[in-house]
Amino acid sequence: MEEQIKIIRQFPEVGEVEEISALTSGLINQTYYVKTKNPSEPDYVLQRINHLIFTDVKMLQHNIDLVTSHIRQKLEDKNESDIDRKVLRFLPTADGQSYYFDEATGYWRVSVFIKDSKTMSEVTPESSYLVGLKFGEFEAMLADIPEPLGDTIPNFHNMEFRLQQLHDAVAANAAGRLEEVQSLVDAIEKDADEMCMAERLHREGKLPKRICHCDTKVSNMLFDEDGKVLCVIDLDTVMPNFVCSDVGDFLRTAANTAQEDEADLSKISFRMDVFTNFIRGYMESARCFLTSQEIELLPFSAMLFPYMQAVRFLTDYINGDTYYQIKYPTHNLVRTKAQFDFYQKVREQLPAMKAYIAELLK
Ligand code: GN1
Ligand code: MG
Repeated sequence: MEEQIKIIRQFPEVGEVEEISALTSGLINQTYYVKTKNPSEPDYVLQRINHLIFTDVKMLQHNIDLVTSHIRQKLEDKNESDIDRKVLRFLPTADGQSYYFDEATGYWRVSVFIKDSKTMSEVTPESSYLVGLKFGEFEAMLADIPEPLGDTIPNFHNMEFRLQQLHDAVAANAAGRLEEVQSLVDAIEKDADEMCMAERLHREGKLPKRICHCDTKVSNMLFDEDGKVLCVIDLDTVMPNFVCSDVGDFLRTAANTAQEDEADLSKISFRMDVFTNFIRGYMESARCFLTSQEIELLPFSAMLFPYMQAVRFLTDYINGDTYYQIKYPTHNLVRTKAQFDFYQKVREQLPAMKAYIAELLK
């Protein structure tokens, strides 16, 4: 970790380092845990930003600064305790920048490691309720951010755009894998029109964009010992989007009984109890600003995100694995099948999800 030690020295607030080790399972950035020697000093998270994907790092860090300072201010106004565990804090470099650029290795940033926190890959119905409540609050807190945020990845959750990327990949067939996946491509195409509903509604002026997190998978949340969400991490994709994004991506991971890359499809099922509890919490804190159109789209969001993720994984597989980090050669194909299977299982529950929401609105 010599390289990382060299980088961490660019952030003067960091004291003597005991050890740097690899952290997290993210598919995009590289993340390290920096353990410090002095017990009264916090530990840190060092991250190398993937600037092939996030091409405008300056805009990205500016978004993050806006979001974290806005949330911090709100928490202070509410006289919350323990604020440093509820919102991320990034350290400045010697010349006051929020990231460090190194000629050879690119862009790096450092944040304080939130102590006594854990990530979970599974949630309970109780914690889903609390997460829902928290997300509604998160969106409500960001509703009055004073400056517009930039799109850190343009068209990030735009379903029409993701399908276009799939079409381009199919046309190019760069890795010669098309034949192997043709039946999956056909199955995806069959539902394509319906899955682009949100973009159509937006064009018709019926669906607003709000500031969303856009990567609300469970592993991007820190929990305390009681299963309460302390803090949402991984803020690179915070940008204007439909609320579908946050609801959908959370349920994609939390309401699945298996991991997103499960090879044994029989292990995959949709947890209605996670859906209902999450929605109950979310509606409690978000109902004050949600339009009836947004509420109506909640069940759709639950199926949109596994579908979109299947499209993205399949596109990457066809392209020859140029985007997501993979652990074995067919990893993106296995991920695609798992997400598409999950999507179909969520779809079966559409009537039940709609009925639950109708009941809640009474
Ligand atoms: C990526 O960075 P990470 O691993 O949290 C991806 C998300 C996907 C997710 C699938 C910038 O998130 O959109 O949903 O993988 N992030 C980016 O696990 O593409
Ligand atoms: Mg992540």
